[in-house]
Amino acid sequence: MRRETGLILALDETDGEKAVRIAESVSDTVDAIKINWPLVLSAGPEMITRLSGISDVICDFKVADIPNTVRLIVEESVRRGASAIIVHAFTGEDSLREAVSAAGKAEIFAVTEMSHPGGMMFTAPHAREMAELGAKCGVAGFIAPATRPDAIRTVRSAARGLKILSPGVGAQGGSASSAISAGADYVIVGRAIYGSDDPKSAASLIRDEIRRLL
Ligand code: OMP
Repeated sequence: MRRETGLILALDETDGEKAVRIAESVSDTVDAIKINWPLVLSAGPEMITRLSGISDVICDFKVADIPNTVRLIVEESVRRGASAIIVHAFTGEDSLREAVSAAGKAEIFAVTEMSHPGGMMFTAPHAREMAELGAKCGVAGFIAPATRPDAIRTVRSAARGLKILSPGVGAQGGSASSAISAGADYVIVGRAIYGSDDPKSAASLIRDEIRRLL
């Protein structure tokens, strides 16, 4: 995944054709497009392949399963064109290792702490352990919350040299500059871009905010 702008679009738009139009309009402003269940369930898994012709695609399936099922999901995502897959770290060492092995050249990003308030209940107390485990298992990086920049610092100190992708900017109240200043390499932004009347301009504003810090 390139790192030119430090911005990843979370394309949770459920109208498939609109999603493709937005992807095309921001493709030179973002480093990758992350898709999640809303778009895959509404427009089909072909959307992975279609969008991979426009940008690198991160499949955010937050995979949380036994190793065999993890392998099947990761392999199928890669076969359809995913450059990266997001998995949950709390599933433990065997599932994380299986994800990394199944991904081949694609990247695995593990969630250490979720960005919403509920993320404080079970994920936050174990974020450092999960980052250390992920590093040991060979993941490419982590998903850490822009809503809590200190949590990004924790992951950064536990896993130097690995990538941190940070969601929670805009609609969830986090800011791109605080996340990048805390050690994130990329911010993930959804509604503040795809929900805007002018997604390209919205993405450009965030890109410029990041650029001033890099
Ligand atoms: P917005 O809140 O609309 O910017 O979207 C954020 C995107 O990041 C959504 O696709 C979420 O599913 C995703 N996300 C989080 O918001 N919080 C997390 O802790 C983890 C993720 C993720 O793994 O991408």
